[in-house]
Amino acid sequence: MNARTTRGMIAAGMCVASLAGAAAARADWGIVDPYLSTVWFSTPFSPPATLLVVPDGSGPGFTAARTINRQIVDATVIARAINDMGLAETSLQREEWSLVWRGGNVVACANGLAPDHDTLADGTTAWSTPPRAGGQSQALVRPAWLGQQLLSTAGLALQVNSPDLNGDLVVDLLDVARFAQDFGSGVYQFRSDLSYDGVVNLSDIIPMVQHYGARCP
Ligand SMILES: [Ca+2]
Ligand SMILES: [Ca+2]
Repeated sequence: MNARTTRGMIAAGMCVASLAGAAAARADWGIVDPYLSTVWFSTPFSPPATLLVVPDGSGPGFTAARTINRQIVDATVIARAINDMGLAETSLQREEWSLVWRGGNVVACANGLAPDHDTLADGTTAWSTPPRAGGQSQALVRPAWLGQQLLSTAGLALQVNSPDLNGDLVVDLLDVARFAQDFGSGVYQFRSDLSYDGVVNLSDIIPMVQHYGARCP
């Protein structure tokens, strides 16, 4: 084997090692594994809870959701980002996250469903402050990172409804008309049960009046 061949073999070897290093680095760098990452409520309660969402963020936080028996419960959502090496993913920007309901017509203003902060040293982030959103859903909800839902669970039982009944991110006469229709129909409509207790009655008008005119900031 001459010197030239030896140099060629060393160069090829270095190239392979470099590629392997890049692959290992990629696996360990900023990729959230949707099956290893987890999500849970910070506090136990009897689900489902319902959160009133308003486009301008003037509604309650996740810390003040309501159960059917009129209890106020802390439904703060915690997610822990784990990469495919099984390690916590830290410092993922909050704007990269959102929440996705698996049915209904929930809509959000820009970053309106982002968590409170970037992921911490243990890979966790939390949703506790008021979202900026409209529409409604009784389906399960999952966090999503860059649009990829966390798949380690079917989702959390956190329903949402809003004085923005039609989900156009403005609370106006169109929503009042839908509310009036539900109010007079005699058939229970979750979307109009704004003061959530399983009945649509006069107390549900209060959030509609309170947030009338709300829109995205
Ligand atoms: Ca509306
Ligand atoms: Ca009600």
